[in-house]
Amino acid sequence: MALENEHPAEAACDSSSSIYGPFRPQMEQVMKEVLDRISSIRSQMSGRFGMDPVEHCLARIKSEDSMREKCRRRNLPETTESALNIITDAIGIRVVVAFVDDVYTIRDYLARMEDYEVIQEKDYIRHAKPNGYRSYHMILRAHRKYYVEIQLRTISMDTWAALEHHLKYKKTLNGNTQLIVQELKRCADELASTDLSMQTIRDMIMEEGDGDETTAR
Ligand code: 0O2
Repeated sequence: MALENEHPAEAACDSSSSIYGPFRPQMEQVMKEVLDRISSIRSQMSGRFGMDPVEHCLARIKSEDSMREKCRRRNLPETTESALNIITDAIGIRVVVAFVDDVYTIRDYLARMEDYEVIQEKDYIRHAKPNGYRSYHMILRAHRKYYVEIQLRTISMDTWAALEHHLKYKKTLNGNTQLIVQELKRCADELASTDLSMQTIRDMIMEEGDGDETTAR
């Protein structure tokens, strides 16, 4: 992919112009490149396992307001340098899959992308956050320039994260905070247990399928 040689850090910015300076087209291009890669992974996995593993996939460039708010929250100047070289989720992609194993299979494919370096990985599936949040996070660096945050999670994990996010920002909690936190954690753990059962059922079905092929031969 031909990206211009300019380095993102070199652009200045003020409150009237985009925090991404002139780099938005290249960011869109990087996002498209990762999405094309995910499409190709889906085709390969469909061929291999007979099923498209991806339920849905969302991609976004963080809005100007969110990025500026994040800079302020992290005590960073609201500049292109902060947005592209310090904060690493200006380009974000969320891949929602049916089964836990698919998270790790897609992770492996993404880690092998040419011209993309894995900068950081956080496995909140094997090591859930104390509140119950589960997801696999990867930060890739495209062409030694643009960071991309990829979140991989199952449908259950995604549902929980969406509801928890919704509840968190809906109301200021009062006396019931502790109970609500406990209940959210309980729901997260129950969903995780269901995910494992669904994975086991899929493995059993796949094994039976393999057995059928052997019998048919
Ligand atoms: P948005 O609007 O979703 O992009 P960071 O906040 O990125 O500087 P951190 O916290 O170390 O640093 O990153 P981490 O743990 O990888 O989490 C980043 C993103 O994961 C968050 O993005 C959320 O999207 C999601 N996430 C993490 N923890 C939780 C959680 O407890 N509940 C829910 N619902 N989502 C979570 P942002 O930046 O918060 O915002």
